Amino acid sequence: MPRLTLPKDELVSKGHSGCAGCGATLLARLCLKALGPKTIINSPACCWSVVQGVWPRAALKVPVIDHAFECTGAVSSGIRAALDAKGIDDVIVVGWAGDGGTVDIGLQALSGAVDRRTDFIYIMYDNEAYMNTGIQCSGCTPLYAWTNTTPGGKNQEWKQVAKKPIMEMLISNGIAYGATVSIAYPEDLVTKVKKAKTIRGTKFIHALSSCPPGWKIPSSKSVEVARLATQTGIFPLYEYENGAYVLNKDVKTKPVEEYLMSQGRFKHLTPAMIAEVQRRVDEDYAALKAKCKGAGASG
Ligand SMILES: Cc1ncc(C[n+]2csc(CCOP(=O)(O)OP(=O)(O)O)c2C)c(N)n1
Ligand SMILES: [Mg+2]
Repeated sequence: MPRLTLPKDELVSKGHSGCAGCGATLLARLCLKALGPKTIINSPACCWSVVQGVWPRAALKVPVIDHAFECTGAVSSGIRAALDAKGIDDVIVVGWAGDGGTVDIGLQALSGAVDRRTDFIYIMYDNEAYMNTGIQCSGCTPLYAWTNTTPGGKNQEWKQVAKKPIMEMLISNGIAYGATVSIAYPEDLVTKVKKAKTIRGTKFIHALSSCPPGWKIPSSKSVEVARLATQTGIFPLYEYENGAYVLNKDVKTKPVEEYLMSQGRFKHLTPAMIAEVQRRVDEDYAALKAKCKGAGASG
């Protein structure tokens, strides 16, 4: 077994109110190991505005600013401007938002920040629905997934990409660095967040974050299901920088059915629906590989 190199420091303390097995909470622990204590986080309405708790009993050991749903890009820009005005250049500004608060409600402010090249890291934890308010469909909910507002499954067969292609949207908008990360591949995750710290401009991290109540999985399966997302090619791990893509883990070895059937939110899928998801994933993965150089790292 190779030696793990994860930093030991914990900046998420006990007593947070995340659900058992919350992927986003594990994600926060891992990201903060990479970010370190000189970090200011800002968050819109989302599970995480509740999970961290309310000052003075907040679970994060770094400063946090809570704000309205649509503001992450704007608040991040404001914090950066304030730090610049004080001549402070060794503090990392992080916008930490859910998928709904990013691809739907916060998109305008985020796009503005990218356009201004605001120097900050935007981390979107993607649990694929508006979870905090009771599992409503978002622009990141995948094809056919059950949510409370898509009781028969999200049906967007009319478009090739049912999830909004947020990485592509932001690349075309001008981000300096983009990366997908997963709680199932912590070393890859920490490496990418550390790299993002060294790059000037807007950095975007897309993190798949399993959600036991929303995905209808046992809390003990959170990491396993996240790993299946990468092993089936549904959530490939890649980076974007200066016009170039790199596939970090070329580990697509399993049929999508294994991932889909591990979760209650996909239990109603017919064989034809599973075949349709497989067809789309195969096409998207081939297109990504064609864009990537340096593929072939083993997982
Ligand atoms: C303007 C506005 N509309 C709706 C809400 C209610 N609300 C709070 S959190 C939330 C869900 C956020 O979803 P997402 O961004 O995906 O984060 P998650 O809850 O999944 O962590 C909603 C709809 C709100 N706080 N403000
Ligand atoms: Mg969400």
